[in-house]
Amino acid sequence: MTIKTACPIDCYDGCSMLATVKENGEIQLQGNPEHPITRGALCNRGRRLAARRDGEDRVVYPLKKVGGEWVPISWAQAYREIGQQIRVAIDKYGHHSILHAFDWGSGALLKSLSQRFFYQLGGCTETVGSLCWDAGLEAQRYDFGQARSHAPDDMVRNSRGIVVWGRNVATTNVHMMPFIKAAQARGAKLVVVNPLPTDVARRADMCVYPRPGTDALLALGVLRVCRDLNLIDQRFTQTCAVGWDAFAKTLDAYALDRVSRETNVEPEQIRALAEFYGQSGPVTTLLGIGMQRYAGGGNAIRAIDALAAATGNVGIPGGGVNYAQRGMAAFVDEDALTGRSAADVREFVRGTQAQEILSSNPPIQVLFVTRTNPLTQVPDSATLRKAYAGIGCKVVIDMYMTETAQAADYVLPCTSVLEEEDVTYTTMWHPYLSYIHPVVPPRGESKPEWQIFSELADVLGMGEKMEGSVQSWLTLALRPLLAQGITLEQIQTDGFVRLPIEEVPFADGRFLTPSEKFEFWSNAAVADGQSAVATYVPPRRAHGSGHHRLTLLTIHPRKHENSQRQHVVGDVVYPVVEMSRVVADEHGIRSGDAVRLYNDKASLQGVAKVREEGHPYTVQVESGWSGQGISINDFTDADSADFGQQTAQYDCACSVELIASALVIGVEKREPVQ
Ligand SMILES: Nc1nc2c(c(=O)[nH]1)N[C@H]1C(S)=C(S)[C@@H](COP(=O)(O)OP(=O)(O)OC[C@H]3O[C@@H](n4cnc5c(=O)[nH]c(N)nc54)[C@H](O)[C@@H]3O)O[C@H]1N2
Ligand SMILES: Nc1nc2c(c(=O)[nH]1)N[C@H]1C(S)=C(S)[C@@H](COP(=O)(O)OP(=O)(O)OC[C@H]3O[C@@H](n4cnc5c(=O)[nH]c(N)nc54)[C@H](O)[C@@H]3O)O[C@H]1N2
Ligand code: SF4
Ligand SMILES: [Mo]
Repeated sequence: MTIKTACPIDCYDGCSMLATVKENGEIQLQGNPEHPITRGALCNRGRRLAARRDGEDRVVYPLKKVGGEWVPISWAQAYREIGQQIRVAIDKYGHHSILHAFDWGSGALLKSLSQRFFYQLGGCTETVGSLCWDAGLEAQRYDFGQARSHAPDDMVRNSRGIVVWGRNVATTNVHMMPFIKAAQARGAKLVVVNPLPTDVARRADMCVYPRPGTDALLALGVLRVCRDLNLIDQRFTQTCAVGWDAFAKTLDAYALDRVSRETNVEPEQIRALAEFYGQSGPVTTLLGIGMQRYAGGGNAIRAIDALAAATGNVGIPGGGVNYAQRGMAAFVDEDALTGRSAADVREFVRGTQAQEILSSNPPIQVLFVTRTNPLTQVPDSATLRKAYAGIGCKVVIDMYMTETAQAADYVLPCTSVLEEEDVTYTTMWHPYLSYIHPVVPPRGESKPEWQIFSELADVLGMGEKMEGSVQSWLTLALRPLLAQGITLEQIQTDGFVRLPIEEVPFADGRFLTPSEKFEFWSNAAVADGQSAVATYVPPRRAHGSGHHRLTLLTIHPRKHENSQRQHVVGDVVYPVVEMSRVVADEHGIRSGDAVRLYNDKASLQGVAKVREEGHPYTVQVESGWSGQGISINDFTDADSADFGQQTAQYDCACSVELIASALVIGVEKREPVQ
């Protein structure tokens, strides 16, 4: 029998999956051919959900650390002891002494019931802000009122130009590739802007390799050329926008020679980009998340928005600055599910939680970690390790012994998506929502997260507040969607549903901003203490500043999702350190050599890989890695980007040196790691 279900991984693509269980119990997953985005194909991350479900080292019993060793315990004991710790903490220090650190390790809707549990305690301390994409979301809130993406088919039908700006589409957004190819087959031209060479670059008509963290300067420089060459859409800037005239004057600061010098992009390419936006016909921009993880990341997104808007590429078929799909939020009543508005919540920012824990009053007594692995993923791992180590009772809910789980006192096993019933959707791209049907029973004693919290609530005598069935919770949370005449049964049977979101956002010229226009000038930004118009904030640490000359880009891994690397790559002791030919030659390094990557905070040994293309002074190591007693985020700082409590972990400097040539690895004794 084939079961329609869905992939809940934090990803652009939001795939619908078909699952079959063979007689020997093996689960086979494939993409649903009927789903307009999935079109029968899953990426490796989705296919390997089966291996993750069946992994030998999966945690399937509650575990307690006793004398440094993990001991299996019963659920009853786990609830009793953790419940007791919660009671004592609240009695002594109040509910703010409980910290709930969570993120989007699963995008299934009912995962939010974990928040409901803590709110029913009266409140808690919880993590807010983003390691991921908030600076860009805030930027688009200032400009458009809300981040909205065009329907995928619109680009194919109507775009004459596509700019993939800071998005690693062929790796992180694989289902976009067929749409790009189809648009190219109809004559659309493709430009890629990224300091690193990416797979999509092979298909590009032009590749721009800017210095990391300088995208705002590049976009503003391009826009100045557009202004000076009269490539501005006067109708749009005068009738659909506010603040163009004042903003246009500020472009004087971005003269071609300065922009070229500081971004390391040749003047011809800057002019070519201006002509591309100003003269190609509708241009769609696919924005990634990479360039907003810098000191000026939010302004970079605003600058690109402004470039697209001023050249008339917003609100038209084939245009758009596609960063996210926030229109989905209107169909889900999160507050009904969580009850947050009634709770007394203290907020710690995800990126700076370590400092906040260390100085917190009341102090954190109990930590719950759900759907995240902070000890590898949060910048400045060393400080976070220290902060977590000082907390008396640490509970991690996960399927695997992540670095964070290893540092905990209790690990509670949650189910895999293949053992759950729920609903999921992506807020990063397309407007389809999918149903998650259970494919196999839970392994061992693992339980869905909502059930864990419901049973813990029972022990704390507040069981009725968490009582409900999957159906009743889904009906409650999806009320706005069901009010549109779509039924839960329909989604269950069809496997997915398209939400009624417009194909071309802002086509009527009305934006979701206070002025209902596109805001080159944003009073909302001013109220937040920001510049009224897009401006250039230089990177703090990336290349060129301090004594480490290279920028370290710890981008998303090709083969797995963030730190979820069990069953995919195993324990990689020596990560690949990818660098340009220029840097390699300066240090006498060749591909395969043992190298040291270091900065003022950390040092690792890796294997060199030399590349020919890209910005020369940029080094790449995949994020999600840990080993040699550290994680990749031991190199990064807990700095913030300009908007939205966003981390700036790509704004990171490093150096490399040769340890041993590939020829002598094996006989060379590696120096001890720090
Ligand atoms: N295979 C795989 N897919 C994933 C994920 C994964 O871990 N693995 N993670 C998912 C998640 S959580 C997210 S948020 C998305 C992220 O999706 P993406 O935005 O595609 O990926 P990132 O690694 O965040 O960075 C994207 C690109 O930004 C570039 N970049 C870095 N600095 C700059 C800069 O200063 N300017 C410009 N123009 N470009 C820059 C990097 O070289 C990289 O190619 O992917 C999702 N999909
Ligand atoms: N240096 C650097 N750091 C980064 C990034 C980067 O590019 N470079 N990217 C950032 C980005 S964009 C993101 S989104 C974050 C991601 O960082 P995290 O949110 O920590 O994501 P993952 O590493 O995927 O870890 C998610 C964990 O949730 C678990 N999980 C899955 N389903 C469930 C469930 O139902 N319940 C529970 N309780 N657990 C579950 C998984 O097994 C996994 O261990 O990392 C950020 N950190
Ligand atoms: S990880 Fe993304 S691309 Fe891969 S199967 Fe899941 S939703 Fe699709
Ligand atoms: Mo992310």
